[in-house]
Amino acid sequence: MRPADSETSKASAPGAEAEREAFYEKIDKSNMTALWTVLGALVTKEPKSACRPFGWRFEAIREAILEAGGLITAREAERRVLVLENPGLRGQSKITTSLYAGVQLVLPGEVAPAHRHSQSALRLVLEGKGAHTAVEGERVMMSPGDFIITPSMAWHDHGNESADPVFWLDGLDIPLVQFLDASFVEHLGAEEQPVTRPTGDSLARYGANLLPVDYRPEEARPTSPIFHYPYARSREALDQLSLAQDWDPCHGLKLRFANPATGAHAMPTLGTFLQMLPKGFETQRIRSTDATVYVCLEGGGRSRIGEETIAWGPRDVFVAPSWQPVSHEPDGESVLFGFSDRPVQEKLGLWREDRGNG
Ligand code: GTQ
Repeated sequence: MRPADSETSKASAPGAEAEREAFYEKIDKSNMTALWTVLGALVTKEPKSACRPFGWRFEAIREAILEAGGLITAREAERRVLVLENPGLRGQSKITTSLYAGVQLVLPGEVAPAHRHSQSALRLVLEGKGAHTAVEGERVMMSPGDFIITPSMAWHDHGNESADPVFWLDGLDIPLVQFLDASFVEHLGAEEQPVTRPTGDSLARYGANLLPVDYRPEEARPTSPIFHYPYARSREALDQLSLAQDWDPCHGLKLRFANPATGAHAMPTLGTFLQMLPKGFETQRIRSTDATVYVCLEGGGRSRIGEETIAWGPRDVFVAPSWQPVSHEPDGESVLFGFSDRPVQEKLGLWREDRGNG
């Protein structure tokens, strides 16, 4: 074995290597390891991730999830989900090192029973209209492109009273919570939680530039009080803002979903973003420490991520690992949704970006 920084180490005396190896073997039996044999792999010059750039085509996702619909019910599966596994992280149910993503199907008449867990979840609706998810006593009706939040430890169940299959992308902080050994789950025991508030309540209460009169932001919970960010509203904002023509060279127009009461990210562990790229607008390379999962909501094009080029169209999912330069090349006007662990990194003072490389 070799010291981590061989240039500054002195040449070892004859026989020293054998003596060291014997020492390593001896301390190994006592559950000890010499740092200098592993330091270079632990404290790297820059992020080194097993996560790889990769894309999933919507048609392939759609075909597989509908086939799963014929094999198992939502009730039996608890959640009928196909996990999107990063090819560099197979067998770990991870789309990036810290994040999980899956595609969940609820067929007409089905219910995915009520449970709650310490992991936070986001839903991004891919296909179908008229299914609902219930969060803290309120039913949210789902339409394509909608971004819906299930906060940590909030009861949630999903149901589909429409005539068509409904499926969406789930994004959760499962690997992060697993890393911290902080996972808890409880089952309600009933299929559905009681509905205690009318649909649209949280959006009207917190999402109309108004707040309950005695609302105190300093007592705000870590997740946005809005559970539903309808795509129609976000799209309207993009349309209006595109008139200003102040495109960022790396992002086009990029916004983050916010907790309207505090200005913080909508979720404490997951950063969620919406990005518009005008037709033919080739973005410049940018890299950041938060690996990002993208979903194309409209348009199509290609993204260069590290050494890879990934083509995307509506409802395709693709992933950019930490610190790999990313640039987009939209064919027509395009809209991308994205999520990452950026809020966690920001809170820990770890988040970095770099516009000068690649
Ligand atoms: O809908 O509650 O994709 O608990 C993974 C775990 C979805 C959910 C997932 C979950 C859920």
